[in-house]
Amino acid sequence: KGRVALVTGASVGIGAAVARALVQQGMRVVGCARSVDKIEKLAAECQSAGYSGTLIPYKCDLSNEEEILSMFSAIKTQHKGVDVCINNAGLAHNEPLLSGKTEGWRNMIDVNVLALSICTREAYKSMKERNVDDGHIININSMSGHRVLPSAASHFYCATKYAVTALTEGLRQELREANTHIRATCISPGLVETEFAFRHHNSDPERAAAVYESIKCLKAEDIASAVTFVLSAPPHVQIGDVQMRPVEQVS
Ligand code: NJP
Repeated sequence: KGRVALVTGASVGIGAAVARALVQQGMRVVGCARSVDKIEKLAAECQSAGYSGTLIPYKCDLSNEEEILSMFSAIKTQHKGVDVCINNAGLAHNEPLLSGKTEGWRNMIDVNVLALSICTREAYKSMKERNVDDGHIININSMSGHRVLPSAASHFYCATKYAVTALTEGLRQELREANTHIRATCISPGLVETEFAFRHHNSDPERAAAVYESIKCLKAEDIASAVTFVLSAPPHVQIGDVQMRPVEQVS
């Protein structure tokens, strides 16, 4: 309650559900994405629902480091800094290794890996300079960060999520070496019903819809519940990874 959280990719899907849940719990949440109008709408909804926290919309293209750094400096000026950082923004393009376009690969690396790393570094800096010892950095990873699916469309995406697995564990070790109690966690969902599969380069909307209809998927709110659970763990408890799949998902 009263803490400042940054949620990246808060315009739709999992990020919007996480932002809403944290505002409901009384946090001051800076929600960023490119479609800031959607976050403004969500902020108005949270306000009319009478939630005790606030959602502050911030327009940021996370594939641009300058924009990320300006966002952190605005957060410092307006809200003193970040206590909780939820690295949620991410995307997958259908760009197989044998035929994909470099541009699509680069976009996945920029958002899924580099933006997450830059936000992590800047959030840590913000916590350290204010002696925040109970901060938390949560990465929204994927089951794709734990096993490679036999689908050419997802191999590069899997590679970026394997990077998230490595970065979260590496972060945990660096935080320990820095002698802080700031915690690092990743949450690794299976299929979640959002707009995600419709936003791929070369996405086939019928195929995407069929995937979501094939089983009873997780909801964005299920992931938001995992985030609030992780944040509510006692200070001595370090949750490394929460893997969650729909009951009906096989792989
Ligand atoms: O995705 P979607 P989800 N700069 O497409 C933002 C992981 N995951 O909520 O800029 C700034 O509905 C985009 O904002 P906008 C997945 O890998 C998902 O399902 O306005 N923001 C939007 O808010 C990802 O890490 C599933 O377009 C940028 C958000 O990212 C996380 O869950 C399964 C941006 C994407 O919303 C959220 O995914 C799984 C940029 N350059 C893991 N580019 C699943 N849905 O099945 C994108 O295992 N965003």
